[in-house]
Amino acid sequence: MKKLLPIILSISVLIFSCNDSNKNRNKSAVKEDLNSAISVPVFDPDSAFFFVKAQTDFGPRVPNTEAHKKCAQFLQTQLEKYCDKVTVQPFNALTYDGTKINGKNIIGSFFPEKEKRVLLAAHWDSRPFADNDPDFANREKPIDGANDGASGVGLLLEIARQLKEKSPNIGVDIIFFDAEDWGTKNSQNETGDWWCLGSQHWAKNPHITNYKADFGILLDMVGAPNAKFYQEGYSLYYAASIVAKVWSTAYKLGYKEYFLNVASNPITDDHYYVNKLAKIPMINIIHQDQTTGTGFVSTWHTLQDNISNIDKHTLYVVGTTVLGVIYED
Ligand code: AHN
Ligand code: ZN
Repeated sequence: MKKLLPIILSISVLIFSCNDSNKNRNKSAVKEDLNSAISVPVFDPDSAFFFVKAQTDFGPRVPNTEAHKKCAQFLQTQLEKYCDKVTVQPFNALTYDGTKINGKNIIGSFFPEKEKRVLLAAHWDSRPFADNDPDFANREKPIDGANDGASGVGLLLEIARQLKEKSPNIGVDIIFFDAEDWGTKNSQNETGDWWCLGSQHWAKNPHITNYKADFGILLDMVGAPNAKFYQEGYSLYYAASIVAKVWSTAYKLGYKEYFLNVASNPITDDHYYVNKLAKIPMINIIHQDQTTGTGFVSTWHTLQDNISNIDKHTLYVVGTTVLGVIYED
């Protein structure tokens, strides 16, 4: 009886919690089945959120600032905990407004010797000016970039933590690109490649000579509530089969409300240069919104892009999808 009691207790707890909310139980039971069928580790949204907040707690991660320097150290330390190899790639660049910046791409690799590999990326810098803020007085202030930057990086740190727990069959490289977001204030009719300075540098000078990956996934703005991910133009142009693969995984997991089977405008983002210069087919999972006038969420490049507007469920949906892609490969 002494031995049986805990078992009986846990069974009754189970039964009790099943009755509690049958609908939710069924949903998560299906997902658990799917997860265990392909034996995928479970993405922890609380942990991902913690990683997002850890970045915004430094303040805006604008190149040449103390917060930027401190955050670089934090990201390197985290990757060193989880990855087999970490490479920091420093570079210098000139921004459109004549600022000389010191940038750092931060790269964590799992199984660097494996031929078959996937590249996952997000940008870790934040924009030096909230040029889309409704209040003119804020437009020269730097942004926290909780969604625009930190969400993708936080999600990837949680993926790194999971990869350490349960080794994938393929090699994985996680790249945190710097200096994505110092682009021109009027990008409509711009000439020159002013966005994505870190990915441009990396694509011309990969951290490993002859670096190859089968495909890549970029995450940009993956933390807003009720996010919608359309099939972005350059992703379809350069890597349509990868879009199909990722969206199909998302559908199997039940995320069709997030991942829409609809094409959208091409966005000049880090994946564009990885495709064009490094010739690696890379897609962008990016939250677009045609109702706001900017093409992105209303908090985009405003002071409202802070931790209070991050939704753990969106992080969970995207994180679970990316893990699904890695472990089914
Ligand atoms: C353009 O607006 C041309 N590119 C936006 C890329 C970006 C900025 N993603 C996040 N912030
Ligand atoms: Zn931005």
